[in-house]
Amino acid sequence: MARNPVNERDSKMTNEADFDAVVIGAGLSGMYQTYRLREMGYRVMGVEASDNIGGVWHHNRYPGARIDSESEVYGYFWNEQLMQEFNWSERFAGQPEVLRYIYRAAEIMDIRKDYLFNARVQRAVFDDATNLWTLEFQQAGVAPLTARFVFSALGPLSAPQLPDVSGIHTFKGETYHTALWPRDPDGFGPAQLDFSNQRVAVIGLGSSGVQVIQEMAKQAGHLTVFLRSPNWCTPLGNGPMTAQRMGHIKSHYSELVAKCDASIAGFPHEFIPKNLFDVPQEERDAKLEELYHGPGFSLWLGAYQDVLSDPAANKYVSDFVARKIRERVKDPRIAEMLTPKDHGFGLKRVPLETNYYEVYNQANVSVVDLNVTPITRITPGGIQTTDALHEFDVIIFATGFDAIKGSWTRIDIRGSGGVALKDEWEKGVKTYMGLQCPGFPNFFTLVGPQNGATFCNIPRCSAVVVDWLSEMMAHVKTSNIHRIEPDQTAAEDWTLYCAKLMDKMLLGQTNSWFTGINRNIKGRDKREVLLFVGGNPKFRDYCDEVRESNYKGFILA
Ligand code: N01
Repeated sequence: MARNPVNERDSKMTNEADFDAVVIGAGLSGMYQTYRLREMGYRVMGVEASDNIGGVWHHNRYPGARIDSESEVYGYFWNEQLMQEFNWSERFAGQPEVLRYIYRAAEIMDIRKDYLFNARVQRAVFDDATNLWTLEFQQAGVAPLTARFVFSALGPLSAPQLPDVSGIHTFKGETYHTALWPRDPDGFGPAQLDFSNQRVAVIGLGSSGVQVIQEMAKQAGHLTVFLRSPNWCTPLGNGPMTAQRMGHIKSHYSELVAKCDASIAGFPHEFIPKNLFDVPQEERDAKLEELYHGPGFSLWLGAYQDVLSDPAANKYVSDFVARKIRERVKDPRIAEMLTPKDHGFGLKRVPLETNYYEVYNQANVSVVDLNVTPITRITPGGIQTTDALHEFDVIIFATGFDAIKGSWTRIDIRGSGGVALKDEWEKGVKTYMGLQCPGFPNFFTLVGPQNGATFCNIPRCSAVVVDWLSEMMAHVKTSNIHRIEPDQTAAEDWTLYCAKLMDKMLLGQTNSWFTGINRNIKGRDKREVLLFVGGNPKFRDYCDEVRESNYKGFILA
């Protein structure tokens, strides 16, 4: 039974908050944060824009959507019951199964009752006199509410972005964005749509594009891929999860947790502690071959330690993957189109694939190179490029998100003195530990810019953040604290630290959502420091140190 804030606003006429805390978002991190606060005795309410739980897994239901993390390392490691009871059916689970897992987790936490659904936060305003936040909602029927603390678990990839192309609404066929896919009313996955006799276009070649292309090539009458910036993709290595394997995983969860905890990004892969050119050529080539065919991010996060920082080592691996593309795509012209020229291997998020490159050998698949013939507009009949009108029944936009910042800047967030977060971030994102921004007291960002969980296996690493914040909230309770904000200098130092770490990595010098670039959004053409790339262990150590030094860098009052 969903909550109704109207009935709970009995203290509105006083300076007391309706709730001690409000958590925005019912994805994996939001639900866990709500659960932790509730279990600590806080009066907490979760609010969710959508009509149900699941966050990205609720929205990204496009055909072919699945996790790129090994199923067993994606989820709530803190919940022993769930880990022991849930049986994954594939080594890399599909979206419907991930959502089923999330539903079961919600049941175990009994969390739905703590949420108000269909409540999209439109405005959040801090009052310096009372140290309270007021949240207003987009839906006219949802009354505002007040809370002392706000935990924004918005998700860094939750603000879908359409291409900056005119005429989208004039198209007479069907259009879909991968992150806003229609749902199956009776199940966990996508709506049952029939593409069999349809001419389908896909725009976008990121992780979503690659997955939806693989599936559409099987389903569509004809598929046309509109290619602007190809990515370096490597095999996923999926397969059924046998009962024996699942049993083994369950009896070895503690080792698996330790392995993931020790790794940079929370996955069961770790860089080889050797530089690529220090290894004899035959040996390193054999290793790259093995990693290429290994599961998940084996090649991205499990190769030699200097591949993402040394240009020559990076080129060596890029050339290796380029050869693979040429081997797998029969038409050399298309293979060339699919080989990235603007970045080296692993410097943008690596999409994982299953027979993706072979799709381009199919007779029902063609490619339009937008670097040669850019889109000029979308028309009622299809997609107009500089040389032709390509006619379609369906256009799929796999054009990604207003990543990291957009989830927050799409809300009018006003901190101390009415300062807008969006205006502050236009001057440059500045956070302390990616958890708070100066001038925005009592407002926490989970998996936000510069946070340790954002460049990480999110469910695993966000749990680190939730646990840490929950400990801080225990301290808040015992010490009767009303206001928490970061010290300006601490935030400047943290941001500088993130920038320095980013500078050491070639991905910091590459245009992508990692560095805040989005060609569809005005003003998003300069690289920004949005990630903490120091890795999960370093972030955890920093968190521990801050807690042990009585929350240094935070002003607690
Ligand atoms: O989005 P993206 P995504 N004309 O931004 C193209 C996570 N994820 O939804 O680079 C033509 O990566 C754009 O081209 P360009 C994962 O972290 C995880 O695919 O701007 N093309 C690019 O090719 C991932 O990194 C999973 O030139 C246009 C694409 O659209 C993140 O989500 C699955 C265009 C956007 O790619 C985002 O992935 C899916 C235009 N006007 C996603 N505008 C799993 O774990 C944009 N593009 C499995």
